[in-house]
Amino acid sequence: GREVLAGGAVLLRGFALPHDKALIAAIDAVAAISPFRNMQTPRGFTMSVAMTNCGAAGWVSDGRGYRYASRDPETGSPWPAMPEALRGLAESAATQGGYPDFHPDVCLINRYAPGAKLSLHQDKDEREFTHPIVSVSLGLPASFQFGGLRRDDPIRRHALRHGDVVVWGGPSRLFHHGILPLKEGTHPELGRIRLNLTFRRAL
Ligand code: MD3
Ligand code: FE
Repeated sequence: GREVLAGGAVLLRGFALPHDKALIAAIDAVAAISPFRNMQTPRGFTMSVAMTNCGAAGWVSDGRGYRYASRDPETGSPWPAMPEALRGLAESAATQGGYPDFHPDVCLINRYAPGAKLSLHQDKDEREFTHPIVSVSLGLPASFQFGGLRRDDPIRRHALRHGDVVVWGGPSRLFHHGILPLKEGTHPELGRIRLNLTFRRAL
């Protein structure tokens, strides 16, 4: 299924399903080097979503703000390289979504337990907004909020389920979005967890 959510935003339902076990193994390998952690917001709150990264840099948040950093601040080492299984899936999804020239250099991995959420925000820590973002959902389903360029634009909700991939480019690249508190449940592969991968060209 290929569903257009907004200009430039294409939902590929189940696109990652054939690769789910390989993706989860690749995420486990990344997390064995750079473990999931709950970062601090610039205002000093602890994020409910646990995060790690792979690729040339990683998205980090702390008392100094949000940014991409070439090293994991917890380990002091570079983030693990982006596994080929992850890069390949992101590039084939981008091609399917209409962006054949997308080559991600970073991947943020978000881990949600029941109750975890991501408040409405824009992704604008990247150097250019001309590249799309590819997101992959695994495990428990989430209710995704999708607004517009302005924070007070109307918001629609979409369910994102295990294996769903969304390509966000063009006009939708700077749209506000968030994840409502994850509901209780158990997934056959991941138990009480939702994982989300976001592939970006950040540097
Ligand atoms: C729409 N992650 O890491 S993925 C994030 O499920 C983030 O963990 C969410 O928002 C998650 O920044 C949502 C869907 C997503 C990602 C990037 C977008 C939607 C987007 C960028 C622009 C517009
Ligand atoms: Fe985001």
